[in-house]
Order: sequence, then structure tokens, then C-alpha cells
Amino acid sequence: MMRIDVLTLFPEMFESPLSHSILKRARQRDIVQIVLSNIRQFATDAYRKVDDKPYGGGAGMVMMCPPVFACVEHVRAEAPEPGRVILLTPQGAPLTQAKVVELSREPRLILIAGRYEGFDERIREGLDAEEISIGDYVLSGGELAAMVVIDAVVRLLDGALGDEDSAAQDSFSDGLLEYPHYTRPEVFRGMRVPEILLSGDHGKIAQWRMEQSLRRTQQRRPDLYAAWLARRQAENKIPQNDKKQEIET
Ligand code: 9D3
Repeated sequence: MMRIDVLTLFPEMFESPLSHSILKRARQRDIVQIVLSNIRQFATDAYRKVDDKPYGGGAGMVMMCPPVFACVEHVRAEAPEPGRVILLTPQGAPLTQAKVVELSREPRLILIAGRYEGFDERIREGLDAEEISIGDYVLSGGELAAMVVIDAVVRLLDGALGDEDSAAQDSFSDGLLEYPHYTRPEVFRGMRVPEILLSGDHGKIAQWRMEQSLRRTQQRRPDLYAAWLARRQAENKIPQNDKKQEIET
């Protein structure tokens, strides 16, 4: 079972996301153990202080070392694996599915969500932590980012997904966006389901879906499209893979 420790000033923020759907089921099935710790409980002074003014001056407050180190040391004593320490920060490396896959292979993660302007740099240095960002936009703290990491990682763990879901079938597994989906009714407010999907011709349907995936990826994510093209070209240089399928877009 994987263990994920979450160190935060707002453990209550995690309760609802961890109590629904895939995360709920994964915890019930002992696929993952998620332990929330409140950094404030490890404050070393009488006022429960966890932040202080930056040396050198400037706006905002900085998360202090002593409570964070004490909290990490406390959770580390609860299980034998030291755990890989991850700070959620806007300066971190952007989260990708490749990073998620890598994290899903660890026995233990220690995620630290910050508030205020950021962490004292000695937290990263002293805990040999890596920093992860979930994208180029401004959040109010690291909690939602930690939840994104947890959700993306846990659904990859063995047994976390139901039968109908499959991690292998996901968008990003082949580097293209998904084709459009439809379900009943056949006509809704004058909008028809594409005729081909009603034809029963599975070959034609597969071809249509591939074309739609390619078109959408080209239009919405030129970065992914370029990477897909480059990968396909590289693969086509291998003789065994020579039977190339031409797809018109
Ligand atoms: C003066 C600049 N600061 C405020 C605009 C910088 C700043 C500090 C702390 C901006 C955001 C935050 C809180 N964000 C996170 O802790 C965070 C985050 C994010 O904001 N975006 C994407 N990923 C992440 S991971 C953690």
C-alpha cells in the first residue's frame, strides 16, 4: 500500500475530495493510506507561529523551518520508508503525466502545501525536497495543488479504477486529445449525433474518431500535435513499423 502524508495548515480542505469517488474507494480498499497533518500543531512557540517576516525585507510572510521539520520528523517516525518530499510551489517543475507515473511507483510521498509568500529555502534544501507546480496561474496556497497530485497519482495505483475505467485508455496515453463523445438521445434540441456513430461500421467509426482526435489536437494543442507527429515519424523509421497508416486531417 502506498502512503501519502500531507502536511498543511488546512487539513479540513482535504476531507471532501478524499471522501468521494476513486479516492474514497482506493482508501477503503487499502490501496493508499492518506495521512493529514496540521503543521500548526508542530509550532515550537507559545503563539503557534508558523510564519515570519522575510530576511532582507519585502512583502508577505515566509513559512518557518522549525514547524515543518518537526512535522516531517513526526510522520517519518510512523513508517519505515523515508518518503519522497514534495513541496507544492509556483516555482516548481510543472506537473506532467510522466511525473505522475513516476510518483505512482513510490512507496511513500510526503506532500507539503504552503501558504503565505513561500517556504524558507532551507526547507527544500534540508529535506532534499523537489518542488512541483500544477500550472501557470496563481492559487491561494498549495492545498489544491496537493489534491491534484493525489488524485492523479492514486488513480494509477493497481485496483484504484473500476472495470469500466482504464488508465491505459486515457487521453495523454497516446499523446492526443480524445474524440467527441455522444449518448442518447439521438437528437437533442435539433442537434444530431454524427450519422457514422449510428452506422454500426466499427472500422469507419474508429477511423472517424482518430481523425477527430487529430483535428482537435492540432487546433487546441499544437504543442501535443507536434510531439505526436515527431514521435510517429521516429517510429516509422523502424522497418517493422513500416506499414504506415495515413491519416488525413
Ligand atoms: C508576489 C507573488 N506572490 C503572490 C502573487 C507569489 C505567490 C505565492 C504563493 C503566488 C501563489 C502562491 C500560492 N500558490 C501555491 O502555493 C502553489 C501554486 C500556484 O499558485 N500555482 C500553480 N501551482 C502551485 S503549487 C503551489
